[in-house]
Amino acid sequence: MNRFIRSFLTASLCLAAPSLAFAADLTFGNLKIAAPYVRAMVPGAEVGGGYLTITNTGQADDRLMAGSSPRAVKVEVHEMKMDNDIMVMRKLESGLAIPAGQTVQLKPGSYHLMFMDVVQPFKEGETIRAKLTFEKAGSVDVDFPVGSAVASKAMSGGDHANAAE
Ligand SMILES: [Cu+2]
Repeated sequence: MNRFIRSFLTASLCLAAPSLAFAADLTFGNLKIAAPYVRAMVPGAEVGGGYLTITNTGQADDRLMAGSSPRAVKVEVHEMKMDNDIMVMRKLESGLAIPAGQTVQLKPGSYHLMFMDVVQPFKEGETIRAKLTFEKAGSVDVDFPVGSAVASKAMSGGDHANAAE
């Protein structure tokens, strides 16, 4: 692909989804946080999924322990995986390891943040602030742009379109 076409495509993507394209990536101690987003929630839904990529550039392992948000009663760290052909979701009671030198992705169908007991469902165009707490690095505020339900579904690569993921 030539450079002109590539920059044209990049520009188009940015125009189509500015909140996602310019999501606030941030560096926090030895941690790099990239591409945070939450899914739009359907009216009446009480839980929302949050996703981001965390890179540990340090020499020591760290751990994402929990989160909190003014928009949810609790924010938990969850894992979704296949167990005997059934997709199960569980809370990671001791947090999610972010090993030294590695990148961990929280994404649909896998690890995710679960915003519990959300009173006002997340709407496309909003930004949801959450505080993430790491075992070593401490706490940091992260702004999660709300993606469209359609875009979120595409990102999930398939079936897990329900907000309870
Ligand atoms: Cu969950």
